[in-house]
This record gives sequence, structure tokens and C-alpha cells, in this order.
Amino acid sequence: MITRRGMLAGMGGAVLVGDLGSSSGNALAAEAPELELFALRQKKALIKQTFRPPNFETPLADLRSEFTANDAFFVRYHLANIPKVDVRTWRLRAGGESASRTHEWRLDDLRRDFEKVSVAAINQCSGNRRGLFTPRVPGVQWQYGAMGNAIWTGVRLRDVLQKVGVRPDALEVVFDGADAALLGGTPDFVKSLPIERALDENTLIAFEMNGHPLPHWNGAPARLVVPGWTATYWVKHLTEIRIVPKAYEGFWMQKAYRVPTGVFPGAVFKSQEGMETTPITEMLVNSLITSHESGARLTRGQRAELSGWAWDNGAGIAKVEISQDGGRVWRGAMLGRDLGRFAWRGFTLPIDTTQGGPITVAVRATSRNGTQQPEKLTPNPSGYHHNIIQTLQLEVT
Ligand SMILES: Nc1nc2c(c(=O)[nH]1)N[C@H]1C(S)=C(S)[C@@H](COP(=O)(O)O)O[C@H]1N2
Ligand SMILES: [Mo]
Repeated sequence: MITRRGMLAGMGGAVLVGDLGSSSGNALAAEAPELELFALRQKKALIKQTFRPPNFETPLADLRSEFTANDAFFVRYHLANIPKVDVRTWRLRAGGESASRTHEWRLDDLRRDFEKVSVAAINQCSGNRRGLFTPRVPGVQWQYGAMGNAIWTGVRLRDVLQKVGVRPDALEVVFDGADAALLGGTPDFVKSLPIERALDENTLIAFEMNGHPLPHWNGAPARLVVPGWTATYWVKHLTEIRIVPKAYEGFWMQKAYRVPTGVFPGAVFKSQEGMETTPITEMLVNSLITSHESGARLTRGQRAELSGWAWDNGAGIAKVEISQDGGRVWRGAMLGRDLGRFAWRGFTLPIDTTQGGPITVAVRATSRNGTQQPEKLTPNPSGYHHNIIQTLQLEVT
């Protein structure tokens, strides 16, 4: 077991395999949740949330690079049984009531039939940071690492849909992956998108991530990539696409991944909207400090720099501001290079270390879509859209 304290002290190294349930006492446990590292096959040690279904988040140290390494990328599943898909027998089928015909592709056919395209985009779980909600909400208690930034390469979903013909009555497109429900268990993970978002040129069927074949745990051999929208729509191990004239009524559209209607900004999924709840859609403007963790000590008079990432729904980051007095004075940070509008944007700003004592630093990003990270959380029963201003307590000595 590697505890949070061990990680903070930079002692992470040994990875315990087995002994999954137990946790040992530790002095910091009262302040910070204990984090256990575990390495899945073809992954480095990630923070274990649950083993079945596999839910593993990326440690902060692995979120420092522009693109999150494939072996460090977070893993999220709803079903306990994740089949290993054999690319030789794998087929992608497209059709549906609002398609003119059906068609089936092998991976090689997809590569041959369509233009290969890439997009840099953030994949962030709707429930990223759920573990920071107070009061606590049920669900995987994610900290900061249910997200990552990668270059996704594949073919446009639009091109595939046009190959089977999109009829005028098409309303939604439904996506199913190779993972399936067990009898009496959690319903099969099936998602739908509005036809317009499905036809958007940025929506891809990706088979590569950062220039390599998709890792098994991130959806091999092909997954949906919906830049700007939360990762719940990014169906992994994609096997079936159906163009339909009606709102898809599955559990994962009508019962889960919903937020109160009219409360959050972002695209509205009209055909799925109800009086009380509506599907979560686009990511909200957000930021993550990667240079420091709360409790870090800085040396008085020594140069220190705060840095991290800011992102939104693809509108683009307008500015990032940093306060080091608990939110009274805000200074504009330097923005890093533009990796693409669906990727995250780096920010940096020196921290003033001329005076000793505790300091509270805070980071606030503003999107070109006119929204800014809020101070207060908007409570919602499933613990989605945690994007409040992040603050750290640092000590200058
Ligand atoms: N087939 C399948 N695809 C899925 C899911 C799933 O349970 N099964 N979970 C979705 C959710 S909620 C998230 S957050 C992302 C996580 O992507 P990752 O595991 O590649 O990080 O996958 C999405 N695609
Ligand atoms: Mo998710």
C-alpha cells in the first residue's frame, strides 16, 4: 500500500499487487484520503478507486506533461466484465432505423475507406473531483485525476454515418461497446448523441492515442471521441452505431449522467431533456494546478512558479488569473502554447516569496464562451461538473 503521505514524500515506487481491500492507519488520513496505487496490465501505477469495475485515476505527477501518457491515462468503466477485444474478429456495424443501409467494417477497412484525422482533446469524466463534494455524494470518489489530454487519431464519425446514409428523420445516434451487462446487473453501457453532434467534424472514431494503438483499458480497438463533451459519451470498444429517429431510452441516457435542467451552461441535448433533469453535455471551464500540492513549502526569497492547465468546452481559454492572498488580488498568468481548442492550455505565474508565512494561492480560468470558474459549487445529486476555483495552502519559510 502506498499512502498519500508516501506519494507526497516522493517515496512512490513499490506497487502492491493484491491486498486490495485493506487500508492501514496513517497520521494524514484524517486530512486527506488515503490513495492506493495499483498497476493494471500495460498501465503504470495509478490511483485505485475500485477494482471491479476498473476505476483508476491518474496521479498528479502524471498530469504535468502536455499530453498524458497512454500508460498513465485514467481508466473508467461501469461494468465489471471487460472483454479483451480481438482486433481480428472485431467488427464495427453501422445502421439503424434512420440509416439508408447497414455496413460492417474491420479495423483495416476503416483505415482504408476514410480519411485519417487527429484531434488534441481532453477526456474528462463528468464525475472528476466528485470526492471533493461536501456533503459527500455517492459514486466513485474521484480526486483530480479522472481526466487526461491526448491526441486522438481515427476517422470522422460523420464520414462513417454518411456511408450508411443519414435519413432526414434522424434524431440521435446510439453507440454500444463490447462490454455487456451481466444478467440482473448494471444495464449495458449504451450512449446516444444528438445527430448534429454526431455529424460534427470533430467527433471521431479513434483507434490511436498519442500515436499508438489505443490501450486496451482506454477502448481498443476503437472508441468514440467527442471533443468538448464529457467522457461519458466517449464509448470504448465501439461495436455498434445506430442512427435513430427517436430519443434513445436506455438507462445511461435517461437515468444516469443527468444534471438539473437549466442550471449549468453548455450545449442542450434537446431530445433527452426533461422538466427536472437533462443530460450532462459539455465540460465547464476549469483548471488544475500541477506544480504544487497543498502543504508544499517554498523557500523565502527563492524563485517559485505556479503552473498547471486550464480548459473548457472548446471555446478556448481567454485568461487564467492567480491570487496569492486568498482571492482579493488577481494577476493574469502567462498562457502556454495553444495545443488546439479542445486541448488544455498551460499557465504559469511566479509566486511572490519575499515574505515568510502561509499563503493561499488560487487559480481562476475564464473561457472565451464568457464563463468563469465559480467560487461555490453547484450541488447536484450525482456530483458532476466540479469546477470551483482551486486553492492551495503553501508555506514560505
Ligand atoms: N464501453 C464503455 N465505454 C465507456 C465507459 C464504459 O463504462 N464502457 N465509460 C465512459 C465514461 S463515464 C468515461 S469517464 C470514459 C473514460 O475513458 P477512459 O477509461 O479511456 O479514461 O469512458 C466512457 N466510455
Ligand atoms: Mo465518466
